[in-house]
Amino acid sequence: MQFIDQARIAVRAGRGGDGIIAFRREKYVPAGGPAGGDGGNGGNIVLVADTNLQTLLDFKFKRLFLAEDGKRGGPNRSTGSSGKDSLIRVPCGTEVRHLHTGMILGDLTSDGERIVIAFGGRGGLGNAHYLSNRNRAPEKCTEGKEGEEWLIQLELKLLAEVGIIGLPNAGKSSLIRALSSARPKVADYPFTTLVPNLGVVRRPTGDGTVFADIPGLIAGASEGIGLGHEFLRHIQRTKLLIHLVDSGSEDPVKDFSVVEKELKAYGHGLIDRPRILVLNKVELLGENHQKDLVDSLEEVTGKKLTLISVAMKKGLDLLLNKVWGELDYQCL
Ligand SMILES: Nc1nc2c(ncn2[C@@H]2O[C@H](COP(=O)(O)OP(=O)(O)OP(=O)(O)O)[C@@H](O)[C@H]2O)c(=O)[nH]1
Ligand SMILES: [Mg+2]
Repeated sequence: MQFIDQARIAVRAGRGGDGIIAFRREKYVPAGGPAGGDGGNGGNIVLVADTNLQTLLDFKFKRLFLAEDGKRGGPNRSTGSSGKDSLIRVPCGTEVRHLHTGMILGDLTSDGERIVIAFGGRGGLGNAHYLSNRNRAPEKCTEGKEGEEWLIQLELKLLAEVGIIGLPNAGKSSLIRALSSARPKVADYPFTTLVPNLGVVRRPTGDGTVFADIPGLIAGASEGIGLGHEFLRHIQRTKLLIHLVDSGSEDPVKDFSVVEKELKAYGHGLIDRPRILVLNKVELLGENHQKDLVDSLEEVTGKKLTLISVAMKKGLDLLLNKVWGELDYQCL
C-alpha cells in the first residue's frame, strides 16, 4: 500500500433551498393567507477520523467533495428537506488547514472525532414569514445561500509516543521488529525504509505504546538530500525519541552529530524532545574499543549511553525500562 501523508482537496458545501411564494387554497377557507415554506439548509462537509485508515492515499484519486443542496420549500408552509452532510473519512492524526491562509481548522486525533470544514448555506424564507398586518398577502421570498467553498490541505502526522531515529542502517527497523509485531523490511543497505512504520510495544502491564520507525536521516536532509526531512513530521507528536547510533560505522561520534544537526535544522522543538541515546550492534566491538567509544560518545553528547545489540537481543529490556520510566515521568 502506498503511503501518502499530504493531500489537497476542494470542498463545497450544499446550497440552501429557496423559499417559495404560495397561498393557502382550500375549500371553505377564504383568503387562506401566505403559505410558502422555507428552503432546507445545504449539507455540510464533515471530516471524520477513522482508525482503520493509515494513509491519505484515497485523496490522490478523489479530490473534489460536494455536499447535497437543500430542497426548495413547499406549499402549506412545508419546509424543504435539508441536504445530506458529506462525510469524508481520514486517518487519525490528520491536521486540517485552509490552503490559502494556512489557518489550522482542526486536528483529528481520536477515532470518530469530527469537524465541519464547510458549512452548508441556509435555506431561504418562504412568503409565510413575511405576513404582517400591513401586508396580508406578501409576494416575497428569499433565495437559499450558497454553501461554503474552500481548498483544504490535509497533513497526516502519525500518532506515536516514541520515535526511533538515526542514520540509515543504524538498525531502526530491526529494533521495531524485535520489540513489536511490526514487520518492516530490514536489509544491509541504506534507505531500506521508505515510509514510516508503526509498531505497538506491550508494557509489562499489557498496555500498548506506539513506536514509529522512520526512514534514515543523512547530512543535508534539511536541504532535501536523501529522503529529506519529509518524515520528521511523523515524530513531531512523540513524547520521546530513541536515537540509534551504529557502533559498527566508521565514525559513530560524527554519525551522532549529523542527526543532531538535522534535528536542529528541522525545528518544531524536536531537538529539545527527551531523547535516549542508544548504541546498537555492540557485539561487533571488542571490549577495549567499546569502552573508548562509549567514553568519547558520552563526552561529546553529555548523555548516558544505552548499549544494545538487536541481533543478539542484548540490552533490549533495559532500553524498554528506560523508555517506560521516561514516559511515566512525563505523566507525573
Ligand atoms: N551486527 C549487527 N547487525 C545489526 C544489528 N541490528 C541490525 N543489524 C543489521 O543492520 C542492517 C540495517 O538494519 P535496518 O534495521 O534495516 O536499519 P535501518 O536503520 O532501519 O535502515 P534504513 O531503513 O535504511 O534507514 C541490517 O543488515 C541488520 O541486519 C545488530 O545488533 N548487530
Ligand atoms: Mg529501516
